[in-house]
Amino acid sequence: MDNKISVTRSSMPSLDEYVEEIRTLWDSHWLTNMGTKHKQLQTELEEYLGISHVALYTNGHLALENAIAALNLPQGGEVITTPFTFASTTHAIVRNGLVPVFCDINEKDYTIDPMKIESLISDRTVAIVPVHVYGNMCDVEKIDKIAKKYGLKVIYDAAHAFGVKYKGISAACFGDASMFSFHATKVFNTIEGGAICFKNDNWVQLLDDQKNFGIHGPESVCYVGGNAKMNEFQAAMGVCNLRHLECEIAKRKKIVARYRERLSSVEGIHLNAIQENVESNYAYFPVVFDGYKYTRNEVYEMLLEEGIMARKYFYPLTNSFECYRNYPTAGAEKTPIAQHFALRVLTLPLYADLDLENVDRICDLILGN
Ligand code: T4K
Repeated sequence: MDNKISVTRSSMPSLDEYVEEIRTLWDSHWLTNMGTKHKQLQTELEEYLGISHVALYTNGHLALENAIAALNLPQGGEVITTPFTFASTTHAIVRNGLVPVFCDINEKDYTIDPMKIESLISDRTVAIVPVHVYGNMCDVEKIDKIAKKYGLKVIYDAAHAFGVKYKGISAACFGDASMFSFHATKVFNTIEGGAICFKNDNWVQLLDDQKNFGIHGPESVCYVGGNAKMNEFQAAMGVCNLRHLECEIAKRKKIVARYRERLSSVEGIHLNAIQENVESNYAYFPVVFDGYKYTRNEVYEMLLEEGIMARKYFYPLTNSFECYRNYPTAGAEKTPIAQHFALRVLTLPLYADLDLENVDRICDLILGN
């Protein structure tokens, strides 16, 4: 048995399958700039996700930055968001010249609490950027109602939610747009990569301009864009991994079932609530230690001593990052529920090929057996 276990491990096709997929790239010498693999993956994803438009990016963060930029919001506008997330979410807002206003999360699934959004809306509020954290769906219906009532834009950070469905509809389909991350650590990866999913036909040209220098032809540049294109090797990895996605999710489901079986009725150990009407992708397995015989940090250290690297996703909260210290909206004390969970949550190792013996070993260590 392999003794070292990380929080996750990239899903990969066989080497032969990938080599076969990239053979045409070798032959053609066409490596990037929206070639055939890029087009193929885009079409396959539009079909799989049931959305009219998918734009592919070099990574999820640039996808999110570009999605927010596409809204063309007034500089200094306020964006209501969650601090219980990866650095990328808050950075994407700030790097667009906007001000993050941190809203607390709910206790059930750690997503933004829609009941608290309205009290944060001011005449400077321009958008909401919620996060389907761990692949848990936000309350998309309530968020939609609030957005419509106040005329706000909504971009979902769906970095964790590829393969998740709410009432049979893909996480790609909510808000003005949704962003997926296809990073190596995700349920579906393109090595690095990301996507914006959207319905607005006018965005097709705009997003293209943003991610390819605004170039319309060899002698025509119409927009001050940057470069955020997914390359052909990333896209080829995506084409391969998409073939195995269902099987990967099914394997993860079994691992999660075993974790739940072992940890669910233990006093002081709290598991992520199972969401109604949601088909999960089993992206992460967060466990909250509250009133347990060991603290979160003790469990973390105990596992580490045995070569098991669980992670404290998402501690610290982004509203307590050093780089936001001088922001008027910063401060973990302003989002006490998020802070409560950030101090107590540990995401346990979870990936398709994690064997059940190792899941049992991890549970035995946590339970002190
Ligand atoms: N929004 C949210 C809510 C996000 O969580 C993220 C990214 C984004 C936006 C931005 O999307 P991207 O621009 O990243 O596409 C990792 C990932 O780098 C990051 O994608 C992810 N969220 C975040 C939650 O986790 P680290 O710093 O924890 O990763 P790292 O390098 O420590 O890797 C964790 C484990 O994964 C390793 O111990 C082993 C395994 N691993 C890692 C790599 C790099 C592999 O098996 N293969 C690999 O290639 O950030």
